Order: sequence, then structure tokens, then C-alpha cells
Amino acid sequence: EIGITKPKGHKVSFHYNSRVEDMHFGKTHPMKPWRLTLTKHLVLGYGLHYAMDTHEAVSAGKDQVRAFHDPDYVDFLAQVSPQTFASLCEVPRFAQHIPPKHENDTVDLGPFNLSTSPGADCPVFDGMSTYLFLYTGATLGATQQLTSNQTDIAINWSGGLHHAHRAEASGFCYINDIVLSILDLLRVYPRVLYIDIDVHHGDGVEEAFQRQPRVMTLSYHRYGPYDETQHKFFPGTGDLADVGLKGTVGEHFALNVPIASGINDGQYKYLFENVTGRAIEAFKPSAIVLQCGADSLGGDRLGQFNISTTQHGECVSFVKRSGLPLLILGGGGYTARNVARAWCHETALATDNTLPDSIPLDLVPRPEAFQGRAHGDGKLHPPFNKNTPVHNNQNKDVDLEYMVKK
Ligand code: V1S
Ligand code: CA
Ligand code: ZN
Repeated sequence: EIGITKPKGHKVSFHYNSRVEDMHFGKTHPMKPWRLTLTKHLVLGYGLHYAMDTHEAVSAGKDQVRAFHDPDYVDFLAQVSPQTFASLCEVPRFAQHIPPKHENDTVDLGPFNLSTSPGADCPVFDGMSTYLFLYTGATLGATQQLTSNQTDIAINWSGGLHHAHRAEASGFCYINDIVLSILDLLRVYPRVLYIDIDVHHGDGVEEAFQRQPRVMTLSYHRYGPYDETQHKFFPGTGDLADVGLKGTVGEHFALNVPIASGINDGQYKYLFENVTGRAIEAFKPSAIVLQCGADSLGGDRLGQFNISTTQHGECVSFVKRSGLPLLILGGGGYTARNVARAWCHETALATDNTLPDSIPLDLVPRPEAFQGRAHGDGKLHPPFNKNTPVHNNQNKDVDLEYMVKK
């Protein structure tokens, strides 16, 4: 009775493999692949699979991952597990990648910024290799559907891991599926625009294409001191003045929109639509990759913005209106029930469906995840209430105007 219909005039493909769900980064680690299970439950509960082609993702091959990453790093990732880590660290070609230890390090780092210490950003956990090559395979499968003209919008909520570097894991990201996808898109499309609405700076993607004028990267992110401690909000890069590598042909093909904590819907809409609109006009991309990190939502465990699922989704609709081939990816998002809401809503937007605000709880296997006042009372778009931690808005309209004019 929800009345899900196929989109008219375009095709959407959805790429997923349930094997990514069972992974655990560690007890205290904020990244919970379980949020993907909740997303799947909502997508299926609302019946959105009737509106798309669904594809079971297959793992990426090592050769595919080597298109961007260092060959030793790829070998390490393919073999690493909590059981093999110690012996792999002894192998000379891997040992040369162990960073020197600083006295105030809280965790022991192994090669490539990986670690088995509790509390590490990039832990080594059971099933990790499987997980990494699967989320990458899902993104590459989605990309393949676009480059072969079999779809207009391809979605992979398990991808979007924007911090990974060529030979280094960073910020919960190991393989940079986004960079690999853009490299594939460049074989077919003259220019690719990358847009990143995760609350963190998309540093790995920006860095990979800093000398490449055929790729424009545009990230919106929290920037500046984290709190009174003066530590910077992770990863600490993405200043307004950072526009690509100076003195190379890539200069002016990176854009950064640094934002203070507490930004609201109206301000975010103003920034996003003005800057993205002008980037599309000026750069004239032939395809777009949109990283939809859901840690920019209000109430996120790590993020510090106050935007709603409605505004987060508005960003997707705005980009979709360009009518260009579009790859939609996940990313961060640490309050699982809200991540699932946002990504389900955005799956509906991609397929031109409007979902009823009441979640069909009888069709969702874990309805309690969305019920009760603290969990949003069974609504797809719960209003912020006293259970949502609100961050003081530090953004002045004049600062936002200044960035848009620049
Ligand atoms: N903010 C934050 C944060 N929290 C953690 C964390 C907390 C508990 C754990 F058990 C493990 C890690 N790490 C961070 C950040 C990394 C944020 C990555 C965001 C990723 C994304 O959403 O953009 C895309 C998926 N790391 C840091 O702040 C670095 C440290 C500076 C503090 C934490 N220690 C472990 C390393 C150094
Ligand atoms: Ca971002
Ligand atoms: Zn993030």
C-alpha cells in the first residue's frame, strides 16, 4: 500500500552484499557496519527494492585496488587479520612502513597506520580483508553499471571511505573506493565532479587528484578547533584557501567549504546550493560522485552539525537535478538509526519516491531501533527534541556569505 513506483525516465541500481554487516571494529569504536543492516531493513520495509535494479556485490580484486594503492599495502590488506598481524609486521617490506613512535602516542601503530591496540582509528579486526574488498567491489560494480550506460544513478551505502591514502589507512578508511571509482569513470567521462557532504574533510580524494584538472573535488566539512582543548577537528585539513596543488595544472580544481559547529538547515542549504551550483556551471562535469556521509546530521555521535535528514536529502535531490550520471556513496555516520533513516530517504529520492513519515514497523525486522522517544518514535524524519544533543551555532551568516562570494 505504500505505492512504491519505478522512476520515470531514469534507472537506479543498488549495490550491496550482506556480508559487510557482521563486522566489528571493536567495542568502543564508533564505526558500526550494523548501520548498513538497519538501512537495508528500512529500504526493504518500505519496498524500495521494487524501484531499482539490485546487485549483489562481489569482492574487488587486488589488481583493481592497485590502480591507486601501493602494491605492498594491497598485499598487506589482503592477508591481515588479528591472527596474522604480528608475523606480517616482521616481513621486511611491510616493516619499513611502520611509523616511528612518538612519546605521547596512545596506541601502538603497525605498518600503514594499522593497529591491534584498542581505541585505534584503523584497527585490525576479524573478517577485515573480506569487508574491505567487498565495500570496494560494491563501489566498482556500481561504477561499472554507470560507465556501461546500464544505469543513471548507482548507489553503494557501504562505500565512500574518503580518508584512505595510497599507502596508509586513516580515519576508519582502508581502501579508497572513491578514488578507484573516479579513475574508472575517467576512462569514459572527460570530467568528474566529486562532492562530499560527510562532516569530515574528504582529504584522501582531494590529495589523490590534486594534480588532475579533469577531477574537481568539493568538500563541505566541520573545520577548526574541536573544543577548548584546541585540538583540530579530524583530519585538520580543508581550509578555504586550499584550492589544489599550487603551480600544477590541478590548481583551482579543489574546493573546500570549512564550517563551524552547529550549522542549521537554512545555512547549509544556502552554502550547498550556491557553491555546488556554481561548481557545476563552471566545471561542466560529465559525471558526479556524491559522498553522503551521514555524520553531518544533527545528533550524530561524532559530528557537530544540526542538519536534518530533510536537508541532507535536499543535497541529493539538488545534485540529481543536474541529470548527470551519478554515483551515490555512504561514508561516516555514527548514530546508526539516523544513518539508516537518511540513507533510506535518499534511496527514495533517487528513485523519485516520497515515503510516508511513519516507518512500516510491522515490515521492519528490528522496529525497536526506530521506536521510543529517544529513537525517534517510529518516524522517518523525527524532529530534534530534548534527546538530540544540539551544538551551539557558531556560524555567522556574514561568514557564509563571504565563502559563497569567494
Ligand atoms: N572524532 C573522532 C574520533 N573518534 C575516534 C575513535 C573513538 C573510539 C575508538 F575506539 C576509536 C576511534 N577517532 C576519531 C577520529 C577519526 C574520525 C574519522 C571519521 C571518518 C569519516 O566519517 O570521515 C569517514 C568514514 N580520529 C582522531 O580524532 C585522531 C586521534 C586524532 C584521536 C583518536 N586516536 C585513536 C587517534 C588519534
Ligand atoms: Ca565533507
Ligand atoms: Zn565523517
